[in-house]
Amino acid sequence: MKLYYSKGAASLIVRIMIHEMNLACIFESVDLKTKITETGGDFLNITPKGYVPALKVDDKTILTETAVILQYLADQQHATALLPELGNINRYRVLEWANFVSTELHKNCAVLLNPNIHDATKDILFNTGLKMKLNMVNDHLSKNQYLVQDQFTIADGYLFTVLFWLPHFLKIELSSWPHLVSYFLKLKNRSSIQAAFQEEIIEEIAEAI
Ligand SMILES: N[C@@H](CCC(=O)N[C@@H](CS)C(=O)NCC(=O)O)C(=O)O
Repeated sequence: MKLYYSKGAASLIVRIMIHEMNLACIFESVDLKTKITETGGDFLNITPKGYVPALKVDDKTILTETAVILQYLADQQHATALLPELGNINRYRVLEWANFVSTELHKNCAVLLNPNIHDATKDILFNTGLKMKLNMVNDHLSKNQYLVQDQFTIADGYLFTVLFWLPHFLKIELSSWPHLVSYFLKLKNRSSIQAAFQEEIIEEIAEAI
């Protein structure tokens, strides 16, 4: 198995879960601007989407889309603590959160990072979009230890990484959301998260987590 990644990007979520499940994996970095991989390969030949994460699961199969890769890995490993089994309602709760983090948080962060969008527009987009969603997640975490049923799941690995991006890449401090802060501080000590951060972003780790 090989994970195509870029330092600190969405591929970090997959790396966390690879550590969480103790899986063997090769990691190859991608220059997202030139679309050239660490070994000189054309990333667009690997996936025409041109974005990470992309997981090569065998010689013929490349999987993309963070939420789906996480689901695939958990299912392959029968890691039912990270993603409950088919038919269990909590499976759909975990997938509901993973899809929420993907489409409502992750993608809204990408908009705020777009250098072609003016700051004033970004402020409006933040105040009417991402901020409301973070308020809602903060409220949920005021009553729950994790996103689903007091159990760390694939959705928590995803949310943790998005929360890391907010101050680190978007200059949005978490202090307005005290329950997001305590959740972040609790999760940062997980060995899978520590290992993934140490591998990818060694120099920023002290500041970040
Ligand atoms: N829909 C994809 C989006 C992944 C994504 O946005 N990846 C970013 C890094 S966080 C990327 O590779 N961007 C480069 C590009 O789109 O050219 C997913 O959920 O995995």
